[in-house]
Amino acid sequence: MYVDLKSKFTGALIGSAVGDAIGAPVEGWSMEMVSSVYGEKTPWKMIYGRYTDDTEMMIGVAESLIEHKGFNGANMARRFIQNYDAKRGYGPGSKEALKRLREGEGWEAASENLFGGEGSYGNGAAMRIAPIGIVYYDNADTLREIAYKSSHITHSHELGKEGAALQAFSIALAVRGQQEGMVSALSEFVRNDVYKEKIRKIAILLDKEASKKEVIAELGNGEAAFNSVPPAIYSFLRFDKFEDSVVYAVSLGGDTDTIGAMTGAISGAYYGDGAIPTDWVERLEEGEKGKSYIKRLAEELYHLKEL
Ligand code: R7I
Ligand code: MG
Ligand code: MG
Repeated sequence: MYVDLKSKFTGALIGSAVGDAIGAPVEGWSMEMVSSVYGEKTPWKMIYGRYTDDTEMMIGVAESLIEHKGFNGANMARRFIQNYDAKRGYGPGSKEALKRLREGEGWEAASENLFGGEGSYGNGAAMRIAPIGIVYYDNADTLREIAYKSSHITHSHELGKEGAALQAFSIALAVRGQQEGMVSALSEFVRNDVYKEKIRKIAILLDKEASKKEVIAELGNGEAAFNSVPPAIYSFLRFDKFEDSVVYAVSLGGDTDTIGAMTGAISGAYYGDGAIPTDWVERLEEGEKGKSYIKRLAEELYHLKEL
């Protein structure tokens, strides 16, 4: 299957935004409650098309990479603050880090005292990472470095950063067209034992017809990075269609907007934007920083690559 690079870049960002928007109305719900809203079968209809903090922060990451032609922590932090809209539903740790940044704390320090000095291992750094996954898709070392640094702005816990790097690298492999072989590439990439164990479980679950209950029990479906990046990777790998992977991810319940966004980013990077259901994209919000703007960001990131 050949998909051109530009369409993969757009697919990653728009895929992330539609995954967020389709999961948003049911965030925090159980698997059973989700199916009572969306039904058991596909196609699913996008209900509101409004995105949440996941996409708002992803936009900030993209804007900053474009403006600086690479990573700049102070600039990225400023973008997060400028774009911040409390109604998009931010996690408490991110909210606190952004408040500290607004009050003048440096980007390397603002997140470090959260959660009793451990820093956050929430999925807030992984959920926004798509622009880094695509821009650095051909260099795993730089990808890791920038994923860690960009995470540190709000998430300084090792597991928060590693989750973001793992999600970024999954997107990078998807850009490269590596679906088969993804699991082994990821297990070589990842450093932390918590994630190594989750990747081992992904392989086991893919080898059998695992039930949703098993998937949730083994991989998780919650707000911690290590309970949401793994089910997103699994959702991508289990199917051969954008729509099926995102529907499955959201149907697990729990942190649905975020697991939907992360699955959408990987699947979009693999299949390209042409594979995203058109009625989902049509329903996705427009406005100052809506879908047209997100598409433009993807194109500018693509041109950054050509420099
Ligand atoms: O990671 P974060 O930005 O939250 C993102 C989530 C996504 O679902 C978004 O869609 C939005 O709804 O919020 O926010 P954090 O507060 O940093 O992390 C999320 C949660 O993970 C926290 O509220 C805690 O419950 C948990 N958590 C921790 N718990 C104990 N110790 C994160 N880090 C820790 C920790 O170190
Ligand atoms: Mg959200
Ligand atoms: Mg969420």
